[in-house]
Amino acid sequence: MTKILLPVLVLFSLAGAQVLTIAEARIDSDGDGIPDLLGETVTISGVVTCETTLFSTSGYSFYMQDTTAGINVYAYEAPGNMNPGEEWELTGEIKAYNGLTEISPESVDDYSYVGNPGMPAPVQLVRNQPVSEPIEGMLIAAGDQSLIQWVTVATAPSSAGGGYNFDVWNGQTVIPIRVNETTGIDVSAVNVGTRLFMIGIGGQYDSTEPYDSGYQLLPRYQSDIIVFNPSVGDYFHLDVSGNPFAPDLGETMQIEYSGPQGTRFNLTLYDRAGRDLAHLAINSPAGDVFNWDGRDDWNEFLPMGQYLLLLEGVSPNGDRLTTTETVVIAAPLE
Ligand SMILES: [Ca+2]
Ligand SMILES: [Ca+2]
Repeated sequence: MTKILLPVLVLFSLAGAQVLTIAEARIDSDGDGIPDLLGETVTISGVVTCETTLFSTSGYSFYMQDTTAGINVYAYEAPGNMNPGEEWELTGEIKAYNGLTEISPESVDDYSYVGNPGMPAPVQLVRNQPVSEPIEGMLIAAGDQSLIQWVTVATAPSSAGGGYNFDVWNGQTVIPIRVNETTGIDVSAVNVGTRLFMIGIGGQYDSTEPYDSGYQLLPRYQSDIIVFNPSVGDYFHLDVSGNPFAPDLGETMQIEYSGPQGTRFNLTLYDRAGRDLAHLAINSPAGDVFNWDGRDDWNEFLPMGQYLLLLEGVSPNGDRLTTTETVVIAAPLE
């Protein structure tokens, strides 16, 4: 019933516009990927989550959100004193651009300042969760610092149409990242395998109906891309250096692992057939850094080849974390 009444209320409110929630303004009840209020003029109120010109080369393109949803504001005019973290009420036409729902005020008169509640907390993606329609336009965190769950860079940044694109793995789910050149973000530290904690706005760029794909994360600032350095701190990680190495020449490989307090560790070396050959830590109560000389459980040098080092961590509540490194034992050079 609400769905039918909303446009009517908007059209007939003469004094004091009816303020819709952002979820109401961007509703797509028939699921065709097109906002049901497309072309209607509505009034919303929300917190601005970035500078008004951050995502545009001319005019204004920014995002605002309330507790229900977020939306792109796309306009040729915006007040000069509009800042991130402030709440503003604005009136504009609902539009859609390649799946992205927009509200488009006509002039500065369509905006009014409400207050300064501060930046909202980002929506935290859980592991494997993609960016999707209900959180489009909202501030989102990919990778969870409190759980030491990072996202991993899957593809190196490539230059594309006024910015850079790269992908990250959130668990088994790929999240496309769009870095707009206008943000000034430097992506030179982003390489395949780099672990990141990220903040960004949920975007969409999908040129074909039914506009149900092409969701992206749009970082705003350099500080929205935190490179996670697993060699420092009390984080669950396994690092090896000096790999490949030749034990026959007396070379060793340095192995470092640790994890949150209370974790118990198993560190096991397997061959390619899956046989466990060396148990380098068994139910160990702490992390370690040591040089491994390439010997197995029988104190024999392992033959040259490729091996898998598996670190398993068991937290006090029984959760299991695992990570692996490939180890290569090389032949001595003549
Ligand atoms: Ca629709
Ligand atoms: Ca959309």
